[in-house]
Amino acid sequence: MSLRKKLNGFKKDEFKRILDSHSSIVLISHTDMDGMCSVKSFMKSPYKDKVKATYFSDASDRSVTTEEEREIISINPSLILFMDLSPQNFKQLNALEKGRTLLVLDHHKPYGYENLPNLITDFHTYYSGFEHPDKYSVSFLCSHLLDLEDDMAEFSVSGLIGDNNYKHFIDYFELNKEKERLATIMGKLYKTLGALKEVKKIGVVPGRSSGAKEIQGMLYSILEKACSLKQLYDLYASSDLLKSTAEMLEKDYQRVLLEGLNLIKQQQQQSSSFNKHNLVFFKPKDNYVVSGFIYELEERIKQEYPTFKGTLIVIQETEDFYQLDGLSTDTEISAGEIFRGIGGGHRNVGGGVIHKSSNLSPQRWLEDIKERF
Ligand SMILES: [Mn+2]
Repeated sequence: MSLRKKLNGFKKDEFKRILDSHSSIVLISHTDMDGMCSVKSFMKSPYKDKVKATYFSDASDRSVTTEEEREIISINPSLILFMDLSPQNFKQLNALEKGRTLLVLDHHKPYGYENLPNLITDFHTYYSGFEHPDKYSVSFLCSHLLDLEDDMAEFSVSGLIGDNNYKHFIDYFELNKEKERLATIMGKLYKTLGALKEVKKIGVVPGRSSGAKEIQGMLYSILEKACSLKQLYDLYASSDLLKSTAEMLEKDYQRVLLEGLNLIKQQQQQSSSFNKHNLVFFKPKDNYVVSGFIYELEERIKQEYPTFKGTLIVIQETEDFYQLDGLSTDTEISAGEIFRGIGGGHRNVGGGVIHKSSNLSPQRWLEDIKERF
């Protein structure tokens, strides 16, 4: 059965009814292939004329910056549509709500939405009885809900691969080997380049100290132009900036991965536990720029140190904040839960931010974690 057939009729009319009843829309989406493709899908629909602005977030609580928050409030849309992300910054959600409708189109399990009456989560696959609801393509869902043609399918596959979810859907798509190869390259590339953090001075955009936002903008604009994966790949390959940034990330990625694996090795040899939950704290020698490595580190630890059961928390310090990324190989403890309050995530990986302007310090946060778990 094709995925499209499986979705047949799924809440299409309801979705369109909501969009029809609003005159101005702001989109907030995720910085990876699935998030950017969700926007691309939406902008192919007749509703594109209602879209006043689009923002992309990779914050661990899926918030936009305070500057962007102010912009959205001044645009004053009647509907804010979140795609491929479930926002968790409730202070910001309350500020954005103010009589507006908030609509979430996502697949991950959302938390704490009971207190936001104007927030609609009916199109959240997690609540809709889908198999593997946590592992879904939002761009595909979006193009389905809006009755768009199948030409988004190969981009959706790319998004699924970027999220390591393709294996759950492989039977639903027909792709030849070459398309699958391109989908893998682009999906992973968007996952890592889109997740660029401002924690290291990238210095790749002249006149800017850091280029994360600019690179995200470039990724979206080439995806917007592309009609096929091949075209997308060619557009990427013609950009020296994107290519050199990807190379730099790859080096960073490997360095932090190796440092993390070495730490687990030492920890295994000492075989002494930090506390009952085997909490390991890790500060890499140099700041890195990408957050996506935590997924691979988790997989590599499981492969290479299958007896390790514990939680690893990685910390980076910048001028204004501490960036925290974490993973858990312990089935009793969720990485996402650990970061509740300063971020969030899934059972296996998560992350958060501690601002230096807040009263919290990483040391105090860690003490608190040790007590809580
Ligand atoms: Mn995503």
